[in-house]
Amino acid sequence: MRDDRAVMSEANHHDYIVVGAGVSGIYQIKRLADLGLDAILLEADDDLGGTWYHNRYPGCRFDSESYTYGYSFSKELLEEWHWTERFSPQPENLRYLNFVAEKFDLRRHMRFESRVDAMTWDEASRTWRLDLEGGDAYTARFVITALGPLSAPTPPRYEGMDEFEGDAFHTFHWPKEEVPLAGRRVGVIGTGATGIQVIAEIADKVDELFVFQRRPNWSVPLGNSRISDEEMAEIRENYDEIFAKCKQTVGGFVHLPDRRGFHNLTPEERKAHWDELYATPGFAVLAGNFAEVFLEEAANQEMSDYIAERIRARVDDPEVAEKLIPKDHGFGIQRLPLETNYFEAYNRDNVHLVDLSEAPIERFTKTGIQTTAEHYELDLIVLATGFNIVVGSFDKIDIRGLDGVRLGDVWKDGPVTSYGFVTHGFPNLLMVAGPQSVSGSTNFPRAIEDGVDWVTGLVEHMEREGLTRIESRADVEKAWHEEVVASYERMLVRNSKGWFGGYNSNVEGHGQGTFHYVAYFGGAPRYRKLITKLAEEGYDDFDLA
Ligand code: NA7
Repeated sequence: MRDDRAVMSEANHHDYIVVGAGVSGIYQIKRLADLGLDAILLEADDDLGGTWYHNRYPGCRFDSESYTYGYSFSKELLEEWHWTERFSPQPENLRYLNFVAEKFDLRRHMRFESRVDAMTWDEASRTWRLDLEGGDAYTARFVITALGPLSAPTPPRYEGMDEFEGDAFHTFHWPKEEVPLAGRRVGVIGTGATGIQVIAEIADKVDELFVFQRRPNWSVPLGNSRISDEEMAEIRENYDEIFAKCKQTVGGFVHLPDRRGFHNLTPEERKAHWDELYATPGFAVLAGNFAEVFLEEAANQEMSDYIAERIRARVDDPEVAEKLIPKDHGFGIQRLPLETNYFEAYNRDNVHLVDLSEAPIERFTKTGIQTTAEHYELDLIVLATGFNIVVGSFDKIDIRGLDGVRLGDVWKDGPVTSYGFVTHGFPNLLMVAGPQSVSGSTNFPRAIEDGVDWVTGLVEHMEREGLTRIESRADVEKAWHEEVVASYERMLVRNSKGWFGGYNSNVEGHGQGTFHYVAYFGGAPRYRKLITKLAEEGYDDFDLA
């Protein structure tokens, strides 16, 4: 057994350790540094950026309007940064995060190539011990995880994957070096938000493209365009209004919902509104729609039929069009991918839709993929097969709380938290953008700023009052779980077979059929109100000591 006391004296100590240098971690370390606290950030990779550091696949970009994705906390930052596209691509997003880090001199608090393998709570000293890959160790009074909900990629588990002699990588691990596409036969597995971006982007750059589709997804046009200097100047003038609008809306976007009421309009009037939304960039078709579309089966069916017609109108081959139209779930029930010429890609002679619902993949071979019907010769296989949503990022670390209990065991049937911030039995472990917070269901950075501000408020309170321990209460967790469940039950998202429902067939125990309540669907304004109340009431929903 390890002699903890002896080892502990050798570990580097800091009062606060943030884990993860993505969008959440960067803002969190800034807030702690501004308070003059003894805080550092540990990041597994060799640089900052998280999601925007990793996802370098062709076509990777925001689905949120760029000017609603950036941080809102600094007027100066808003003045200085120029977004060049309405939906900014990955390289620019990574440049932005680097710009933020440089501007606020945040790198000095960050330790890269510092992968946390294990975290162990010591009740006697009220500290966490963090063991890093490679043997280094840290201790901290508080750990704040900023791990990201989509940072544990899940490749499929087909036989023969090791035998394939071409290139194959998950989109999250797309190499930094240029990947040749010209003249190659490429297979893409997965048609989620990622697959749809990749497919549309590379269709005209590869020799042959085979799309291995298990279930089709609804998808609508992104509507990207350049942002001119004049437009950017106008955006800058309107930032206050833009962020105020984001704060007002359920999803944290600029698009306001239509309050006329689905049932108060004729089918023609509804169609006219949907025509408008379909032509509007971004998530207008979700955020600007009638609420009934996401609450009532019949309204949802009418909307789904409308989008299905749009797909039929864009795909030349009617048989292919039918295969691209989801029949097992309604519009907006899973995370909606946004696309640029995705459906038109299937009108190209070099793009082939392989319907896995008819002929599943049997195995990978040395030279390609064997389905039950055919063998496909491939040079490159792109695995756009998704993530072990939210809990996967925690599962990668062996986290042991009170009495050595493993977090992975506590969460094996789904995460349990108070408001997504803390979990019972794991004192002084604070989570930003954690499971069952509102981050997963909204415009991510808007919710992140709320979450980080709340955690920072709690930290200030504890410092001020001389408190050294916080723990989540089981009764509060139970009530929060009920609130989270109710947020799903109210909406058709309760039928999601995608990651909104915590599904992932590539993770043992998370297969099709296991629903996990991974996010809060009650909307950003309600969530903000609830967590603000917690703070105003002196955080008495938590055990503070
Ligand atoms: P998603 O949305 O989870 O999509 C994964 C896709 O991969 C989806 O179409 C899956 O089909 C498919 N998939 C997963 N495993 C397999 C296997 N084993 N065989 C065939 N097909 C498979 O992940 P994304 O990366 O697209 O998007 C994640 C988020 O990133 C997105 O929501 C944005 O917020 C950014 P299925 O539907 O399960 O049948």
